[in-house]
Amino acid sequence: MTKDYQDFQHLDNDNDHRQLRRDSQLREDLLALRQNFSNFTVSTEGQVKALSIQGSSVGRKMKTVESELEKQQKDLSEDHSELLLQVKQLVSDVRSLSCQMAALQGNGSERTCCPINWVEYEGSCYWFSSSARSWTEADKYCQLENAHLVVVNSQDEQKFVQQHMGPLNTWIGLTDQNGPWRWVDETDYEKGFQNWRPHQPDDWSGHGLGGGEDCAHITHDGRWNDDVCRRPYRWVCETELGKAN
Ligand code: MBG
Ligand code: CA
Repeated sequence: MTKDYQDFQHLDNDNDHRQLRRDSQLREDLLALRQNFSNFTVSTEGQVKALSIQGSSVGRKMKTVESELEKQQKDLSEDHSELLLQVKQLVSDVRSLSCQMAALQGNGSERTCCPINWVEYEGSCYWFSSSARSWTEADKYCQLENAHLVVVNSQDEQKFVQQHMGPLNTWIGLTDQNGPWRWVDETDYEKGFQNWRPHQPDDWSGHGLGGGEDCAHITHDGRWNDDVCRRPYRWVCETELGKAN
């Protein structure tokens, strides 16, 4: 029994020593860990701060790049539409030019496009003078152009001519110099479209120039009047598309 107890005591002391050594080792480890951790925290905090500064600067740069890209895309799409318009214009110019060339060379006897400076409308080509001549001189001018003074067949054609001529007296291809009123292309006058001003035509002789009034013109408001053929007025020529050139 005594022997056992001594042995036991001895063992107990050994245990205490080992425990004490372990405790102090643990304390040392803990201190080292604390130190490491605090070092780690300080350096990590610094790194996080630097990263966040870098991040926001990258963000700002991205925004700038983004808005620059948007602007470039807008410019590009504007350029693209402009280019498309120009290509369309070019295609129509080339088509018109090749038609003009064919007409000049006389291949194909029919006119399929209006000459340059003539306006196309409803199957006819129209040319509007910017100078003034007597009705007879105007009539001759149109014939030399393979055309005739304009024959107004409808309210629509009247409107078209009016829109292009400006508010000045303008000769049309209608005259009664040789008797009854006649259109220069033999269109039936009686059955056809008429657009006289009230009380016109009146073959008025009160102008004192001798004779009456035998040539028709469009007045400033679009309606027609008969007047002295020698008066110098503007005029309009017309030629039909699809007609022998
Ligand atoms: C004028 C016409 C002229 C003649 C005259 C009669 C106010 O218009 O131009 O042709 O018809 O009227 O008064
Ligand atoms: Ca008159």
